Parts: sequence; C-alpha cells; structure tokens
Amino acid sequence: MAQTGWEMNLTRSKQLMGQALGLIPGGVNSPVRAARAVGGDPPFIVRGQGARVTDVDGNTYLDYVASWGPLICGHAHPEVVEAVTRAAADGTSFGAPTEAEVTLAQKIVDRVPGVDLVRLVNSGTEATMSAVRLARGVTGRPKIVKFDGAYHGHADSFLVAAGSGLATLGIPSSPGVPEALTKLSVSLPYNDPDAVGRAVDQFGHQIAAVIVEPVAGNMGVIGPADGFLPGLRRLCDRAGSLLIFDEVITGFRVARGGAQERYGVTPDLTCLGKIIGGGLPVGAYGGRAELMNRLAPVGDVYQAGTLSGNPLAVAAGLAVLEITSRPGFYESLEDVTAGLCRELRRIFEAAGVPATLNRVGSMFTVFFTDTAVIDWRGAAGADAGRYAKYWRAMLGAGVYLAPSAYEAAFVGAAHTPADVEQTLDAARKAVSAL
Ligand code: KE4
Repeated sequence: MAQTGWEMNLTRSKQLMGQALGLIPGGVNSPVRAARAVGGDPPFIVRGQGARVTDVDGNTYLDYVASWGPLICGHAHPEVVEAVTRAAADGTSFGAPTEAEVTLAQKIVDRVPGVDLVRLVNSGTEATMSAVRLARGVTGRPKIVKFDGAYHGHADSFLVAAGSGLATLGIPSSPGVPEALTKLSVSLPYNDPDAVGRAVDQFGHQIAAVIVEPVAGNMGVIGPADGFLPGLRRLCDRAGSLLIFDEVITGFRVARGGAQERYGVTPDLTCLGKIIGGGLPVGAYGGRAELMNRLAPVGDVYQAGTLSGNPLAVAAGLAVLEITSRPGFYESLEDVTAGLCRELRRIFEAAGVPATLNRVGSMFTVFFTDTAVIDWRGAAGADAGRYAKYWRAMLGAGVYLAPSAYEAAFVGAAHTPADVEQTLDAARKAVSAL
C-alpha cells in the first residue's frame, strides 16, 4: 500500500485528473465524483474486490461509497462476475424480449409489496422521470410534490431544491430548467406532513403525485419520522394523487422488500435502481397493474429505451437478488452496521466532536452538528467544512467515504468485523485532525 502518513500518494490520480479536465467537464462523468466539496483530487479507482477499492497509485481503501449504493454484495462478487461473463458470451444486447427479463421482473414483483407489474429502464433518473410521467398521464394533473434536499435524478422536474450533487455544489435549482416547469414542482420540508396537508388543501386537485425518498439518502441519511409515511399515504388518498416511493437507494437496501416493507406503507408506484443492477446500468419502476398498463404498448403513456432490460445488467441484477435473498443477509448487515455506528458515536463523543450519526439499516451519515438532523435545514446546518477534513483524514487512513456531506455511507456483505475495526482505528486517528 503506497501510503505515506496522513496523505495518500495520489500522484497518478492527479496526473489523470489533469488529463481528464481537458476532455470531460470537471474531469468526471458525474459531478459529485469530482470531490470538489472535500478538497478535490479524487483517487482514480482501478479495481474493486469485496469491501475494498484500489486506486491507480496502488493505494487500497475500505470502500463505503459502494458505487453510491449498488454494491451491497461487494465489488467483483464471484457470482455476479460469473453471471455477467456468461451472459456476455451469448451477446451483449438484442433489443428483443428475453427470458432473463421475465425472471428479474418476477423476483422484483415477488419481493416489493407495491409492485404488480414492473418496467426495466437504464437508470434511476429514467425510473423516476417515467413514474412521474405515468402519474401525470393517469391523473391528468400537472403538479408534483417533492421534498427539500431529496434527489430523484437529474430530470427537469426534480431539479428544484434538490439534494445529492446539487446540494453538494450549492446549486439547488439548475439553470436550463424552464420556469414553467419548476412551477409545477412543489418542494416541501421532509418529515413535515402538515406542510403536505397545507399543500393538499391549497391545490390537492392539481397534484399528480407526491414523490418521496422513504429514507432520505441525498441530504445525508434521514429516516422518516413516525407517522410521516403513513401521513403521506392518507394525504395522497384524500387528494386523489399517487404516492411514489423513490427506492432507488432503499430498494433491496433497507429490507428484502425495501422501505415499503420495512415501514409497512405501500406506495402506488415504486422506483428502483442501483442494487437491482449489481453495478450495471439498471433502473425500474412498477406499481399496480391498472396504473402500469397505461404504459405503451398497452396504454398511451409513452416510455422506451434501447438498452432497457439489457442482458448483462439483468444477469448482474439476478445474481445480486439471489445473494440478497439468502437467510440472514439483512440481519447480518444490520448487526455489522449497528456495531460500527455505535462505536463511531463513542469515538466522536470521547473526542468532544459534536456529531449526529443517522442510520437506517446499512446506510448511514455522520453530520458534524450537535442537533438532531431530521430534514434539509438540519443537514445544511451541519459543518460541511469539518466533514471535508474528516473525509480527507479518513482517506489518508485508508477509508473511502462519499466525497460529500450530503450522501450516505453504505455497508455491504463484504465488510467484515476486522474491516469495522480498521474503520474505527481510522476514525480514532481522523478525529484528532478535526
Ligand atoms: P441515477 O440516474 O443516478 O442512476 O439515479 C438517480 C437517483 C434517483 N433517486 C435516488 C434516491 C438517487 O439517490 C439517485 C442517484 N443517487 C446519486 C447519489 N446519491 C447518484 C450519484 C451521482 O449522481 O453520481
């Protein structure tokens, strides 16, 4: 491991970033990867294995980014690699129906309570964008309700008071989105059902859908307050609006059947991504048959995709859903993550560093604040500068966290108790740099 003291040797990564900047905006194909909010100079990763990634300078890190969630089984899991390799040997895409897509659809329908029919797409953004179009098509209504700090992908309707990379870079609403469209997106405080009630009273008859991350992961991790999700269910029923759970992160992450199983609230439409592709490009959206059958070619709401249901991505997804369906998978993840977070809290407390750690299942975020974080206001009030120092110190100690204070850390099945101890040792060193 080419590690020298606190700072990793990132020589080759910096050279590559210099080259990349002349070819790719910001040197990256997705903004948050540029790590600008934590000082820049991201490591260029060359391989992943289990719970670890290695960069082009030969530094190896314990990985809690997990490709922003998909790699719940760890990097290069043998069963995933074998499935994708076998599928590739039969061809990479046909643009025609395949048996594997039917098998994956069946597994999704079997595991996700609110899904009777499902359509595969190529990203989380495609899933949420399509679900909103379907909701508008079915209800004939124009408005959607989202929540401050939530991120549902980069479709125009969602880039209002959004989280993830927009919050990280401080661009809450993106230029290029026509005002006529932003007016149709109402963003409200997360965990505030009264605010939603007021919106329903004011223009409920115009609301096609309320779209929510049932566990927020894009303003850091924030769980639903008691009554929040059931309240949204009741308010949507009262308004005749559809409730959309954006489970791109939480789907197959926080429970076998996602957040809707964990919290016992069934949405009208569900958006999925990340884990169901095992690291390959997959998204999906599904719901009750009478809603989904409004989609072409059965119905008249249009959505399409050249590579939707791609054989390689479907093979990876099938392998991951098989692995995660095994007895004890989620219980073990819960135990490892709970132990890690319990000790992290003790380390910050012992060091006198004000920190709030939010965890749901195997996803968590450390907010450098001494107040509870239950919405975007709380997340934004935390010390992002201190997070940047923490990120840099943990990287120097061989632990790779999300390069943003408004993301989640993910524990996967490949993280062992020894990895937890290595992480805690790194945190004990890192707090001295705060
Ligand atoms: P993609 O289009 O990036 O596959 O998915 C969009 C999306 C939709 N819904 C939720 C809840 C999401 O978290 C995401 C994407 N997540 C971010 C990180 N939290 C992706 C990372 C990135 O933008 O590079």
